[in-house]
Amino acid sequence: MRVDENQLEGINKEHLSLHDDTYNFLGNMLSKQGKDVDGILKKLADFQVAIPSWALGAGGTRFGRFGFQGEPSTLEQKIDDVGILHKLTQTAGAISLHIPWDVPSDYKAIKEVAASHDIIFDAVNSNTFQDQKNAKESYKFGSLSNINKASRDQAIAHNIDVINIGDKLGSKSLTIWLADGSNFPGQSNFQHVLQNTEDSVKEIYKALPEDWKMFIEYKPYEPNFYSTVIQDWGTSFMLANACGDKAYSLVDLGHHLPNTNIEQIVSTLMMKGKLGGFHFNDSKYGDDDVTVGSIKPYSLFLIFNSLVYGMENNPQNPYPAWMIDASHNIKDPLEDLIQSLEAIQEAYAKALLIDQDQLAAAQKDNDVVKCQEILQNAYRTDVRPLIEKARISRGGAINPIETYRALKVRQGLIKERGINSVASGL
Ligand code: LRH
Ligand code: MN
Ligand code: MN
Repeated sequence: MRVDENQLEGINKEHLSLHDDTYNFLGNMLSKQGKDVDGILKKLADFQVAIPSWALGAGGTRFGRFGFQGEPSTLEQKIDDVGILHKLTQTAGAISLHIPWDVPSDYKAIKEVAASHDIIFDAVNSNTFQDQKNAKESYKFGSLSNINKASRDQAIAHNIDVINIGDKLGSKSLTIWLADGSNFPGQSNFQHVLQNTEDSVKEIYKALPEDWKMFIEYKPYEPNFYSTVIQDWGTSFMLANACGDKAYSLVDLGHHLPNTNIEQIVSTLMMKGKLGGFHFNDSKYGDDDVTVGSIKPYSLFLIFNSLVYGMENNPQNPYPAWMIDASHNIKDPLEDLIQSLEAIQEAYAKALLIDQDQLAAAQKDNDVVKCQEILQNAYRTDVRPLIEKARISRGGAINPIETYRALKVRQGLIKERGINSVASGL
């Protein structure tokens, strides 16, 4: 199933007149306010977010999983699904693989499928939070932090395998997320498990190719409920520093305790040149992995304000690797991802509207009211026509969800794959 370009153009034509009216109104208004509208459009059009291979099927909870018809069951089909998303939104030009859920069998073929959709392979993710079939050692009591050296060595070897797999695909970064921790006080010695983890990540770092980066993800709890070895940005930052210049922290929006000031964490990491990767999702309670922007869109905007500031003022920080890390329990995963991509673009566009010079001047005057006005003026602007314009400038759909439905994409996928296909992964 591929999106038919002629049909897409036909649907765009139906929406064009309304788009032109709303865009002209917004473009005029922003130009009168002195904004560089073309510059903003270019930034929006260039912004690409990786889709993780595990997000294309229906997710689930520990209480069950409700499948979705026409789910992709092979890696090729998952890449095809990202191709559909990219064709419609023009913002999903990369895929991020989880190993061993999605190990390619035929590398040449996989690379050809991706190239045919104009998709690149972004960070590869290792998995030492599950015991794999026939594995000699268990991760029940930890992987890179395990008290038992054989388990640690197995987890180190797995991460090196993942680097080698990614290398064959053209990936340039490895993401490590550790589930390691403890469930009960006294179960483990905090210092010993942290030292083991530091020694292990340093071993993996040694195997990193010269032009690669290593991202260390943190999370306060789950699946362990008393302590987690890499629980916060400070621990991740410390480990990245212990490894070296190619190691960075990775911020996942769902990996913070309620009300944590994530925008401040982002600023601190970027100032220190250590924000390497970013996972988008939204949450109300914990690591809920719900649609980006569906619960706290203002927070997302404030986080983007820090990101935009960092991208413009911190040459010491590399351009971050963006990825959506969400799970789709009841929605069509492709529709859910389109909604997430849209929310990301919206927050980014609004943050680009913030007048940084005016804000700096208001901060200098300690004009707190003005500072808030500047942020809220940007936030209250309906930027959707800008996003539409950026999308159609690259050949995407004016309205991706409506187009997806009008083209009956899901029905086409069900016809091809059947109603009982099952995606691998979470
Ligand atoms: C852990 C996490 C991490 C994993 C993914 C499946 O909660 O965010 O990034 O790789 O979920
Ligand atoms: Mn994540
Ligand atoms: Mn998570």
